[in-house]
Amino acid sequence: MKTVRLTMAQALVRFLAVQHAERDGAQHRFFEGCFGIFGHGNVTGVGQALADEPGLLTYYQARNEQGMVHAAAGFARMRNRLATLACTSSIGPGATNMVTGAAVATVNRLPVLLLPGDVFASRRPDPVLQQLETPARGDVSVNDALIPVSRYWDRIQRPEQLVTAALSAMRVLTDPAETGAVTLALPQDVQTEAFEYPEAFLEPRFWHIARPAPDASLLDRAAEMIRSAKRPLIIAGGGVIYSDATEALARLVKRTGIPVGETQAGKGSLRFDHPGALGAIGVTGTLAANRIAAKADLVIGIGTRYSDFTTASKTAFQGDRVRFVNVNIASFDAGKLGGLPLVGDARVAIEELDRRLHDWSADAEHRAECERLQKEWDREVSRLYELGHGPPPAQSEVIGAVNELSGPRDVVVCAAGSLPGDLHKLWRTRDPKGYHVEYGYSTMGYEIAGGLGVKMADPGREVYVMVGDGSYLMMAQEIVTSIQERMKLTVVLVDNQGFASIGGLSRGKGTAGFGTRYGYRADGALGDDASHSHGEALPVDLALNAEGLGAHVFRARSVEELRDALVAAKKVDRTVVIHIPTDRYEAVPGYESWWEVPVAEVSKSSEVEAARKEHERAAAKRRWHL
Ligand SMILES: Cc1ncc(C[n+]2csc(CCOP(=O)(O)OP(=O)(O)O)c2C)c(N)n1
Ligand SMILES: [Mg+2]
Repeated sequence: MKTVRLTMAQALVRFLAVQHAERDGAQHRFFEGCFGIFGHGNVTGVGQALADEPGLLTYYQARNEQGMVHAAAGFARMRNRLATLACTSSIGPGATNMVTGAAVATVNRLPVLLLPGDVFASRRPDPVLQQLETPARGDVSVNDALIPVSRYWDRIQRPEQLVTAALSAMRVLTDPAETGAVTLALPQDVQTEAFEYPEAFLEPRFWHIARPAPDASLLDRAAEMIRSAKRPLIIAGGGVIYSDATEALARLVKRTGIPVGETQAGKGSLRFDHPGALGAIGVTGTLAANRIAAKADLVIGIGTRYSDFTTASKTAFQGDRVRFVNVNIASFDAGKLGGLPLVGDARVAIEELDRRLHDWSADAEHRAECERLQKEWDREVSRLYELGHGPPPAQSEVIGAVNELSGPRDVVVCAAGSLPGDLHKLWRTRDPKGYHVEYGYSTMGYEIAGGLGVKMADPGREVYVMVGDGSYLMMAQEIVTSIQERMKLTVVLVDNQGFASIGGLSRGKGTAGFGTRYGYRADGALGDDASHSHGEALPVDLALNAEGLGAHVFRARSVEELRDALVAAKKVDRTVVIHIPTDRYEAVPGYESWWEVPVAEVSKSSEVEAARKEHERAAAKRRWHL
């Protein structure tokens, strides 16, 4: 057997450079590069290996380890999980900064490979700089914090362990049912130790991403259930897009007339104007989708996790005998809500159902109602796009301007605050990859960093990052990385002076927006909406901050100025930030849905007591779906 003497880090970099994913006959390099921030825990190991042969794996310098994992997750999502980026960090804080990013990847089922440095396997210099000492355990390091947020976790204590660990890591990363963050913790001394690695380990490898068909008898049964349904509804989740099943879905829907509601990750499964497209479903859903869901007798979930936002905390489906058919690559998800589990690939499952339903179409009355609701909803979107509120304008008008002035293949990126819900309802999607809202983990700070990953994955598209002032303040620094990499982003910074979404939630539950508005401390109550109505704004200038990070900045004060800036931004060749103040209290309403957030059972406040009563009334609508 031929071998080659390499350090563990050198072998790892060589291995990563030759991994591929293959689906539908197309082969994709699986790791297109490696983000990293160096410290003593990786600079002489993985850093040395990357520098040794820079042609193997492109190195990208990031500003924050959390940001680089977000970028890798955004990249992987944009590439439908067929490619990703690796992320190397030092030990200690560099490693723990990746925990939030790992959770984003794992919750959203996106492959990212984390390579945190780890303390010496030899333990001779203990405690090394940044080492956590645990008196009762010798084998614990801060990297153990990555275990619950990783789908595969390993610590490479000897150089030869890399062989089995790297193969296990690849198996999980390329399995759509299992994928998420994968962590290989790399003790800093082991990274630099040499071993005779078998050459076969370092040869190109192709990981086939299969399209398994669900069990044929269950497909027959599902087709029967659909045939006998009067009011069927499809819920399209992220799995539809990842499996590249959007065209198959469009064909099925056009022919059978089964309407479709979309989850956050599934938005874009159908064009917004496709017949039967009811738009967003659930807590942040449209009136059209939520009305149809409430009366559905059969729900066909495709590639969805059924999060509480999708099921309206289990109140969305009120039909007496509503049943579920769940198409999912993961049996874990296929079994939810007592559904008939069609475990398999979304595209194959849709085609198999379409074939079995070739002579069937949905009830004419059901179709007509869906068509009417779809038209009504489109008018509601236009109304909110053209509200004519302010100044300052309403957020819905900002969304309208960005939607109208972005191209059909451009991508909108968002993650937390009030924007995701409004985008879910209002964004008119025209391309399956045009809508990228991270709402599995809804991570403040994902927006700009994730947007960078989206742009790196498909530089031919303009990327519009819509970010609230709170999220911007949490993590804006990857603007610098976007400029360094010449990956232009157009960031629309929606400034409503604080955490407006949570302020609204708080007011709705009787607690007056406590702690959610920016302002000087007044009467001891920090940031309370009520106490700040006469308060003074903080002297914070986020546009100036963006300018300082190197962005080309526009300050818009009205929707007209925003439109002008969006047009002018197209001609700028580096990252643009358009700052636009909006009215924090002019929110898009909810449409016949409910989100379960607990309310105090006892309180001195009559508002809280009233909110608790309302909570109990609404909670009575929860269903078990067994
Ligand atoms: C990292 C993180 N911390 C806290 C939260 C809870 N949270 C959700 S939205 C929000 C406020 C976001 O403020 P901003 O970005 O200004 O958006 P707005 O609500 O004003 O639209 C907070 C604190 C979160 N989602 N992520
Ligand atoms: Mg805000």
